[in-house]
Amino acid sequence: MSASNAFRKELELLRSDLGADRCDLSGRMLSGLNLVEINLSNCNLSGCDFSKTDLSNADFSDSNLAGASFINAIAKGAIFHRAELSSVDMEGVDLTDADFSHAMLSGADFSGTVLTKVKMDAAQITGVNFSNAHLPEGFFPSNPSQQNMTIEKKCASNQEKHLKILLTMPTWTDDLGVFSRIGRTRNPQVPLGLLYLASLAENLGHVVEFIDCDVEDVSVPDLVKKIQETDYDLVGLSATSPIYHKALKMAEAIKMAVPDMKIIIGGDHINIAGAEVFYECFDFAAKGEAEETWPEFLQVFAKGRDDFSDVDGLLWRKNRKVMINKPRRLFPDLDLLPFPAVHLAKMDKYRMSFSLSKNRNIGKFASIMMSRGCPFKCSFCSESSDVKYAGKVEKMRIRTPKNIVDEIEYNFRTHDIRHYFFMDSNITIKKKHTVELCNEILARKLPITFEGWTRANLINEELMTLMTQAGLVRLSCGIESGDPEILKIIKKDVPLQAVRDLFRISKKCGIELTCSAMLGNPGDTKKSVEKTINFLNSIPELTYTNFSIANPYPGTEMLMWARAGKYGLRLRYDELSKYTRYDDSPVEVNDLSAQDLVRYQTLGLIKIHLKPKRIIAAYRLLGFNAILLFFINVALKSLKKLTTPLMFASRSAR
Ligand code: B12
Ligand code: SF4
Repeated sequence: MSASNAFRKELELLRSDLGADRCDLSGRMLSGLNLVEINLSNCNLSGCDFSKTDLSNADFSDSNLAGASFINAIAKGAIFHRAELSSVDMEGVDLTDADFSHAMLSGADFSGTVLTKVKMDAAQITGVNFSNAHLPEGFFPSNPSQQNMTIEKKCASNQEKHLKILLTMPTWTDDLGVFSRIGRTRNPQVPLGLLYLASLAENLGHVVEFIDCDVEDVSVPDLVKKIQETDYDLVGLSATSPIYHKALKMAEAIKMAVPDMKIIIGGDHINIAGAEVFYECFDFAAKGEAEETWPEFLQVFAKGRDDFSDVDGLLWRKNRKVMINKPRRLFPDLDLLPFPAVHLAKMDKYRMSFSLSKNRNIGKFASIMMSRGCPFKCSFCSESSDVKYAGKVEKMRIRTPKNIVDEIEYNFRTHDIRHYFFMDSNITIKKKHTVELCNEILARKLPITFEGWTRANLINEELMTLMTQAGLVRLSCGIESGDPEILKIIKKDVPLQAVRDLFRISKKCGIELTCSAMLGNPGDTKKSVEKTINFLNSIPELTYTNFSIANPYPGTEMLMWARAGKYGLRLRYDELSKYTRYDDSPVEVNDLSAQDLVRYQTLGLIKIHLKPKRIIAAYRLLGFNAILLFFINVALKSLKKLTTPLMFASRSAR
């Protein structure tokens, strides 16, 4: 029997023995064989050697081919649908008519391959080498997010330049006073928006660097120095409303040092405030979701053109006049997005802490997002469907469980990331979807853990049990107020009994539940704020809660109410840089002054956490330094309060 036939026979036997399960053939030497039309779907073929093998019309769907070598093989018409192909060596392979749709190709080498009529819809193509490959014009035609990828030939033919781009998130925690270090070192989240854009730019063949100034502790002068020393073509900044002034300061410093540097700004503040905040130091701004705006903008920019009028969603300047292009639609099918470029972020610096000791060894983690949008209408939130998506037909979009677990599996296998924080407004909003997500994680036997936000009335014990089996370790839940009347006003339609039930079932399932509440809500009074503190304090299972002062962020109904003086609100200032949620309050409400709110915040935190099990939980979550800082802060404030009347007294005596 020839070696080719012997392998086919072995495969047949393996398949009949294992039924539908994965055949493990990893590391096999299969070079030079005739494997035409062979079915190798759903197999573990990592590290296999297929060099010089004839694999025409072979089926590799759903297989793991990471690190496999195909040098000089023939793979015409082969199917690699959903296969894991990271770091494969495809050098010199004839891949005419091959199907790579939904495959993962990060770090693969396709140099010198024939890719005529290849299908790559929704493939993840990060860091792939296509040099000297035979690529047809109109490559990747059916995936809007991945058109015109790393294709030297195509860029050259259109006189596009390969750009060097810096994407950066300004620091934000240094305005938080005593809480600065806590925010900086505890549970930072990698900015997904910028990493999605980084992937798209890389797919276009551009070189991208990413700096999270907060997490990497990079000051404005440091960043400016780096820009002076590096030949970037473009700097992209991202900012929410309260840190917009940071982005502005950063852009001004960059322009001062390198006047020709082009700067583009994006993020939630420009999404909400638009041209009003498109200041001189910004050359461009992307308003709204940018997964289509960004690649289109880059294509025009890379060609050195100065007319951007066809790029929907873009703000730009024409002879110093601000141009506002047509609005950009919401990105319709989230499954078509490339995975965020986590390989550009210093993932070792993003660590989670937990208050349950059993979770303490969970190491590095990645933020991940399954859905965009939120159907609820909380008055304090700019994600509310009434504000962010007003007038849009399609409010909430959700990735298929398969697509989201593909991202998890990819990050697990390539970056050894074992914990995932779902950034979704609500991880259980579509119960069926959450069930399918858990089943998909379980089916792939992925040893990962995850966490996310939910509403207390959108999860029950049955769902939580399944989620726990799939790897759920923590849930976060916004309680906002312990007074039903206030909950009604702020449109947070969650009964307090549901909150108590959630704590009970979380304890039963061994899930850590963190919650947060706000003081200074519309309608709040001293009495209702005390109710909130007492409500939380009365929950026996509670170990840790956060209290923040409600801030009327741009794009929220709360801001409109504060401006109109509704529900007892009085807006003291609308300087966004002071919207830190701690130590001061931009609003007063009914009988609550700003000082009262700060006092209740401190008292609430002390009252609730001054119990041994809660102190331990806070210590595990925030660290010793944070707790020490908190108490030093309280002591200083009390001292100030004691000494202030004395100072007045001594002054008047003079
Ligand atoms: C994760 C998260 C965080 C994380 C990390 C934030 C970060 N570094 O990205 C943490 C916990 C650190 C955090 C902190 C804060 N957050 Co926050 N956060 C979120 C959350 C839940 C998800 C953000 C996200 O990843 N979205 C998904 C990505 C794909 O969208 P995106 O970031 O908006 O990016 C897209 C576009 O905006 C655009 N874009 C963004 N940047 C750029 C840059 C360029 C150059 C271009 C071209 C385009 C572009 O393209 C992207 C792709 O479409 C949102 C709520 C939500 N569900 O969206 C709140 C949210 C963004 N946060 C909010 C707030 C207020 C804060 C804080 C100020 C709270 C505080 N005082 O402590 C801080 C500020 C921190 C900061 N860096 O700005 C508000 C912002 C409201 C506003 N008016 O700006 C939101 C909307 C919550 C809310 N419901 O009100 N947050
Ligand atoms: S607070 Fe949460 S539930 Fe309410 S509108 Fe915002 S994202 Fe939706």
